[in-house]
Amino acid sequence: MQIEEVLKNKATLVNKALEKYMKHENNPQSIIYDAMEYSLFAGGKRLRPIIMLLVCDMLNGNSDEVMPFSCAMEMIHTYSLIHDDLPAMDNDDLRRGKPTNHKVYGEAMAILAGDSLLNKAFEIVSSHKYKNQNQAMKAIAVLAKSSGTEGMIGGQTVDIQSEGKKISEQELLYLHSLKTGAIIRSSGVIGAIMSGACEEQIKAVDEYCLNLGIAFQIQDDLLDVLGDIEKLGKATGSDSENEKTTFVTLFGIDGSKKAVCEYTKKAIDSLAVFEKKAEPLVALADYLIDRNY
Ligand code: GRG
Repeated sequence: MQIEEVLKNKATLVNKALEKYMKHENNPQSIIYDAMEYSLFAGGKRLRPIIMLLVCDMLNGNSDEVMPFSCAMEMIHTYSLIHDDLPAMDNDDLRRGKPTNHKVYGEAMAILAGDSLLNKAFEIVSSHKYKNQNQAMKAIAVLAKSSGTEGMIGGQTVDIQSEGKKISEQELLYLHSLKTGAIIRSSGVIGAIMSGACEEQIKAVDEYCLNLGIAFQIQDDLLDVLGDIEKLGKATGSDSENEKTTFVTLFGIDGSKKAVCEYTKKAIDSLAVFEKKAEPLVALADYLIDRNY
């Protein structure tokens, strides 16, 4: 099967599960569900849940045990985008090809929609009946840490503090290893934990995701300069508008393209222990090098 088809099939499974988790009674606060669903179903790539599910397939895991985490991760990712777009942060008008959440529902509701997605994520993963509760507890801890102050929120904090300043390559790598990288990494690690992987396998998956995350972020910086608004579904040029140091400002376009290939190669090499079983994850990494959205 071609990787495009694999990605489409996995995204469909994730979307169905997300719909199930978002089912709710009509009540006076129904508007908050509208705001959450508006961003959740706006057409995201579902990259993080897909990584989790592909890792599960590679390790012969049970996708029913992983799916609650896949949905929770997508909810956390979506909340981060809603909050990141707020006037107090990046102040963006367009996301996933649509007006940003606060442009439609107002700032107060957008903050609450983000908060609710975060809470829903932990409600889902903590209330599922797993075959192995200990495994699930370990995965929940990884999810919480990677999206918190030692992970995504920490990276966002450093990013905000770095605005308008020139930062070094090392500082930029630190920032993105947390802001973008932490939940990409934990997606793989959670997929591995929930599939009963041994420490060596978890380490190899972690290494793959770490390098994939860096390649993904460099590609994101390139798309901010070279990308097409229509395809990306968000504004370009926002990094230079916000005076951000990016991989492109540090290494230029060609240097950044080369770095994407180098980090992708490192990611792929990390999967050697899984031999042929790693093919879909290898194909995913190769596919992302050429992404234009
Ligand atoms: C507000 C706590 C808080 C955190 C925000 C991740 C983040 C931190 C902000 C997003 C800013 C950004 C554009 C980062 C670049 C990499 C990235 C996360 C891109 C968006 O992810 P995709 O391409 O998006 O997977 P889709 O829409 O396909 O899900």
